[in-house]
Amino acid sequence: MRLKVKYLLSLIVGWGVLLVSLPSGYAAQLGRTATALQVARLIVADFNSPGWRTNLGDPFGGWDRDPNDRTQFCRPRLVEEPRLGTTGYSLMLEYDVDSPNPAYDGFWMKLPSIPLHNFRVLSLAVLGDPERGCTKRVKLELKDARHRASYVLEGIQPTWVRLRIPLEAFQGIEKIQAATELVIVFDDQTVTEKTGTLYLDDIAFESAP
Ligand SMILES: [Ca+2]
Ligand SMILES: [Ca+2]
Repeated sequence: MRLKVKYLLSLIVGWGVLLVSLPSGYAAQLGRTATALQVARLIVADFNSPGWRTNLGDPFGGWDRDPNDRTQFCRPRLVEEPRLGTTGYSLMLEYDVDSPNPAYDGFWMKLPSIPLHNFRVLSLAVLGDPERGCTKRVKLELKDARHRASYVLEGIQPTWVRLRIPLEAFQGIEKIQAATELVIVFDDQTVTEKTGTLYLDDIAFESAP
């Protein structure tokens, strides 16, 4: 029960952050759906298995703009602490876009052609490392073979928050019927800290009832 309350609180905190950072149209939409207790969820990745696969069986990993430029990188790891929940792992992303060259790197995760019309929200839990520091802002992308839709995620804090992003908030999402990849981009133009460590857990698509 305590856990449930804790989860609910983090959910409310997540909504709060999102309500602040979104245009009023989305805020109104969220206000309506936030009252619903039953939400169908497709868990894409909870990182609770040691193999580098999502819950849907697909691979994920880090990417660098230029592997020869050692001043910029994104290194993913599965870690037991800190994590969301009492078992398994979270994904730790140690990133660096502090470079004399233009810098961007990040994380990719393959998706099994998820039909986006079945869902309304991308949900994920994030935590910025309180000691190593972390950007408050990253770019998210949903892709298919030919298109890319992007969204600047705000509200990363030094405590776990669940952020729920309406799919309509992704710029260019209307061109993507079935998503085949989710990408996180740290780029030197978007981040608020050029080096840091971000933790991710519980990535899911949700369909509001
Ligand atoms: Ca986990
Ligand atoms: Ca660097």
